[in-house]
Amino acid sequence: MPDKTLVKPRTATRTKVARPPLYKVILLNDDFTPREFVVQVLKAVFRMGAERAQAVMMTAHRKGACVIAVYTRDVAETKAKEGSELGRRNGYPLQFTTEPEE
Ligand code: TYC
Repeated sequence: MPDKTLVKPRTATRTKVARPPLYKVILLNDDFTPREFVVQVLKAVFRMGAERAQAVMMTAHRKGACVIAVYTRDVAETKAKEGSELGRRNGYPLQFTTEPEE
């Protein structure tokens, strides 16, 4: 007797969206890096205008840290490294870190 069982194909279509995980770049406060130097680094590495750079610097200064922006992992890590490196080359302990967004 032929098998009459109906097998439904399980082929649900799912659209894949290419959305890479994002990483935050965080500016950390310290007691030694001059405010103006922090502002210069924010402008140079993170392409901020003067007002935004000043506000971000002051937030880190007052609260201990400030999220600067989110990027794909590679870009976030490269920019954090560039910022910290600029500080180090000028004798300052300025630090940027990265962490995955939620
Ligand atoms: N706290 C530093 C000072 O008083 C300035 C500063 C601000 C340093 C923000 C780092 O992320 C920073 N000279």
